[in-house]
Amino acid sequence: MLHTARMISPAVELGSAPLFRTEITLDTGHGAVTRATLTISSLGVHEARIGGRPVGEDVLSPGWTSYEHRLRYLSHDVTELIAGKPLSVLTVLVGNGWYRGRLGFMGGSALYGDRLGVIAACEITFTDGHRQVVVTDGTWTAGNSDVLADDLYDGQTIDARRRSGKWFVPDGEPEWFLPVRVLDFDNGVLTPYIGEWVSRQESVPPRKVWESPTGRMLIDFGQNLVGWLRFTVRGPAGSEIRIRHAEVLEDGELGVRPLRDAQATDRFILSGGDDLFEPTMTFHGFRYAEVSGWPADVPLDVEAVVVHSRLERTGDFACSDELLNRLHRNVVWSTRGNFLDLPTDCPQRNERLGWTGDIAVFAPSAAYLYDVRGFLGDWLTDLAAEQRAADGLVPFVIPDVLKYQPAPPDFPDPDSTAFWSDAAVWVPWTLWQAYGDRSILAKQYASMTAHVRRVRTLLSPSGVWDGSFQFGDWLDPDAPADAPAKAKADPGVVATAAYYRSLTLVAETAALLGHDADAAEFTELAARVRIAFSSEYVDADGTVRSDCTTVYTLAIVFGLLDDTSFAGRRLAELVADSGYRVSTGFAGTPYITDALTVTGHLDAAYRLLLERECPSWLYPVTMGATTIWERWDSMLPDGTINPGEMTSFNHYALGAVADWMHRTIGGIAPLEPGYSRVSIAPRPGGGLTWARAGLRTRHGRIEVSWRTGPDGDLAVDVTLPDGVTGVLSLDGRPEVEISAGTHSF
Ligand code: RAM
Repeated sequence: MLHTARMISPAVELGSAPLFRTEITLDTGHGAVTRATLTISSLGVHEARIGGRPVGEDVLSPGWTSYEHRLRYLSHDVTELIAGKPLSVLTVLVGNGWYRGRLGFMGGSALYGDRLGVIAACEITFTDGHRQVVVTDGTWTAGNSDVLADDLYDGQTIDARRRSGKWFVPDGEPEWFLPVRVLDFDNGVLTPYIGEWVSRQESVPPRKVWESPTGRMLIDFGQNLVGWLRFTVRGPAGSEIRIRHAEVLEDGELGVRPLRDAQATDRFILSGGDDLFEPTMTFHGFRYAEVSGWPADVPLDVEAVVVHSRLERTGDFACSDELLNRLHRNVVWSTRGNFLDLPTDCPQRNERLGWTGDIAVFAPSAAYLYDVRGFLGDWLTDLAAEQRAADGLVPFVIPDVLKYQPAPPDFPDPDSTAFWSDAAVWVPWTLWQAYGDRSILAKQYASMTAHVRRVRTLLSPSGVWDGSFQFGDWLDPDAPADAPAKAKADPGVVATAAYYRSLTLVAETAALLGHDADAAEFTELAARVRIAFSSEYVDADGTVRSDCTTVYTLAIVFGLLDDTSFAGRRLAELVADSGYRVSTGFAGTPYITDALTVTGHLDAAYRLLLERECPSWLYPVTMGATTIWERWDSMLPDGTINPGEMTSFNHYALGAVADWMHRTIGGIAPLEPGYSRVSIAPRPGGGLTWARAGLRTRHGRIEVSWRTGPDGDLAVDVTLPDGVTGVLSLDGRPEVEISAGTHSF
């Protein structure tokens, strides 16, 4: 419907977020309106209203895609807003968002363009079949709104004195509205959403309000979340309420240093009447807010609004250990905080980018917790588009905005990197395993193969991937705070192991899709890389180069060794030597519990998971964390914030252990993609006395629960939905075939 619409922009730069406006006069003589649909997109984030009422529940639309290639639109049923009214007013407020606001840690803004715009078509059908279409064109107008400033990183300023009753009512143009101009814009980039749009999800009341040591009013919402504050207030006209946000406190005040130069500050200027404030053109990652300028005699009455993509929750997990349950809830909250339109590394500082490595390892956990088929499918479409424009290279972040910014002196040149670029293969593979829909593989096939073919050109003559920059085992706790890539694990070992994994998955994909020649090519290449790995990196006694936990983990889990007994033993030894504290970074952490489990060291896996001293998964929980942290010690044991430049308190990557919890403690794993056949193999341990896990699959809900009796007996209940068969495997027992229904063992 948008093909006849034009992208319009204010003809002159306004001093606030532009409010676009048109009046829709219904055609007469065709009977009543039977249906009206508004299809809309924008350069910048928009909010459309008819007669002042929002056309949908979405916020921050159209989100962030690789705008050079894809700009998404939404369609809203607006029949109720239009029918029966001879004249309606359609307004669209457009903020800077990802298009024109600040983006990236290098300080740029307006990376995609400096003109905000809107494109829309309203299609109205009448009882006699007549169709009326109203589109954006040069007849629209634009005026100043009440949004004086808006930026995703810095926050929003709203002046309620600027609000006008004239905006939304059909009695002629407000006299201060100005002409628009039609932009030169390629409608060919317009595309529907593949995934879900962003909306308000929940509101959280303050847990505690108090005065800080320096006399500031602070609010604790009890949960590190992503969104904004909302409130209605009446106070002196022209006075300003200012809200600052932070994830943590330091010395009793907001700890804003981790935000780097993101201001995360909203300002509200009061009109003197009852004002509703909600800064919907920004978002903040915060648990604490500092409020200044609240009217003296008015009780504080605010709520935090949680905002993210509208994903359906599918998986749950609980067990007898409350700290583990909190860890799991933290994973869920970090997913929520970072699944705001696209999978980001963090939601609070001047970054919030679609870092590929983070989601490459976290996707299996996410795909259990939520139905992320559309959400990640959408992002993968951008990944493939960026890659096509970059000769097969999967950039560090998707959408790739780093390409628009001058790299800092110490920043690596863009090239394929293990784990990060492997997202091109691992994420689609995860979706295939979780949902059993092979179309995702077909759709991503060109991207998957382009990635592994490109990396082939980067291999050394010996056949390993050791010649180019790697993030490697990023944020190994033993790496210097200011050099997170300087891990114990040899970067070539990490990269070659990851490449081998990608090759085996792409070979399997090729076979599945019937690309036999490709399957043969990648199988053969995988075999060569595996041999090269052994001859370059594995000593005669089995020692893997750099002899640390991550290299054994990856060699075991990615299948690089014929015999894993030495590697398993050595891994368990190293884990014990480190006192069961975590010794791995982004690469090793997601897989170490699996590596221990499959080599017969389940106890060590549990001890590692249950350790509370720093660095460990539970250390942050003991420090009161309500989300997963970027660093094991984002907050140091003395309560101060890690002095490093990168100190997020909401980063899902290290939460990837949730996948192991679901499969190994909970006991649910797919035997066939999409869980039509399922492995039920809970492995009790770590002193847990019960656990339960549930997963809604396309067939229905799978449930497993177990408890141990006083004499060490194990009782297991399993429910499989119709259409699902399973294999129950309990330690030391023969496997049992199970069918749909509820079974107790
Ligand atoms: C940081 C990001 C991200 C990581 C990269 C390499 O800036 O936060 O988590 O993937 O570095």
